[in-house]
Amino acid sequence: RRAALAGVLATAVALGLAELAAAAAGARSLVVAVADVVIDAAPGWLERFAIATLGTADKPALVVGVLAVSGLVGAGLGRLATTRLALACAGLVAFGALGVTAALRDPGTPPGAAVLAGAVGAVGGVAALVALTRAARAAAGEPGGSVETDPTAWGRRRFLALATTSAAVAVLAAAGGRVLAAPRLERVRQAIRLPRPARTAGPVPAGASLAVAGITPLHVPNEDFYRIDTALVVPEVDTDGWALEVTGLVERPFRITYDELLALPHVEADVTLACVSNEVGGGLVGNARWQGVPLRDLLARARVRPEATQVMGRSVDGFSAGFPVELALREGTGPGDAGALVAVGMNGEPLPRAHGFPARLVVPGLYGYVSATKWLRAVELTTFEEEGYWIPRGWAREGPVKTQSRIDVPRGGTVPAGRVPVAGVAWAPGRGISRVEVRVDDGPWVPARLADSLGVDAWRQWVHAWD
Ligand SMILES: Nc1nc2c(c(=O)[nH]1)N[C@H]1C(S)=C(S)[C@@H](COP(=O)(O)O)O[C@H]1N2
Ligand SMILES: [Mo]
Repeated sequence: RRAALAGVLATAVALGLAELAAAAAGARSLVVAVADVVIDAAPGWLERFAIATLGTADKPALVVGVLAVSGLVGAGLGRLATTRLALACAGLVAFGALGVTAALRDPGTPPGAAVLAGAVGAVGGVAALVALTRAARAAAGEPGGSVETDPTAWGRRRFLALATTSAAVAVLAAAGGRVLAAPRLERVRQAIRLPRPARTAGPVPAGASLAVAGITPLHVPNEDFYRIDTALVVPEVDTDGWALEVTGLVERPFRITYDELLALPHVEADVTLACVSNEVGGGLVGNARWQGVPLRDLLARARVRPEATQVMGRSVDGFSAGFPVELALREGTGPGDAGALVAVGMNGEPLPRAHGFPARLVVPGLYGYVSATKWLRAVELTTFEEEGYWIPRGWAREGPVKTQSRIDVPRGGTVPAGRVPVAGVAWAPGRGISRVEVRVDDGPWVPARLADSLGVDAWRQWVHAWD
């Protein structure tokens, strides 16, 4: 049992140190990288099953799974170490190499940093395995007697001390790594000053927000905005070293840095983003004021070749989403309708990290899974032969947002007798909402009162005074 524990602890030391070294060197976590490989390799039905049964806990569950498998491997290596120490150490190194290989798939991770993280983890893990295995050997034998008279008692003490130290090193290093990775980027993000848009969305009309308690705000605050993605932990993309590539079926492919992107003329638009998985009454939809560069400006510079039919957004985390070229080239029709954007701002601040920092696509009228690529790395012109992330997993190639509405109040339960406001939001991005009708039980359909419109791409509030 001591041998197995030695192996588990040595593996924990390796993972913890690798986590710390990865954060310090600017690589992503090797554990997360391995879990990402699992996600990508998982068949579509399994992924859907995991989302259906675990919901947003699917990713933490996967990390726990990767850690559990690592523990099992570690226990095996610990057993092996009692007879074949060198072979067990080699096994630990190979395990580290696996993590490095997974991390190298991430274009945002400098290869040297990934190798360094793996090496630090492997060296620490091997050192722990050797020390713990020796102590476990010394502790083996029939217990009895005091430290002075029984050498195994000394071994047991030594093993206990080493085991405690290893566990502490593993936990502290892993926690240190997590602490190190996040705030630095948050400081980078908060120091960014977005330029004033050349075309603003204009002041929000006073009549666009209804004075109904409990109705969703016209612009959902960033911290409340729904989040959907396949990323295990939010990809940490520094603006330094980041560039957007415009490539594929174009005459003149180019790369543009973050600062260059900020220097181009920006537009601002109120656009409602919806997830195809949103259910009736669900919260996977939100409206925000986005700021960015019109996609068609970038495509004009790259000169799209006539055979290109699809614009594919590619993320640093391997996600991709494609949509028809016509939608990317479509002119906005005026204030509040800016067309497809490479967005860098959301509700007046740089994109939050969870929503795609430093840049993402926002394409009015399309579900997120075919359009709204976060942590954008490249915009590639292709044909529809090429398939975005969700297409081979059984989702439709084209995903226009359906016209939908939601009742925000009353939320259920009982209401006082008399006049009760029934109110909510309705959206049909790209087309706009001209009417909402409400029907109570078997009564007639009656028109709700509409708030003023923010533009065709944004949702619209409505209220019906129900007696
Ligand atoms: N990189 C990346 N971008 C992504 C996704 C993803 O999994 N990875 N999911 C898409 C989906 S399905 C939706 S609905 C929107 C959600 O955007 P939000 O999280 O900012 O609300 O992001 C899209 N962009
Ligand atoms: Mo989605």
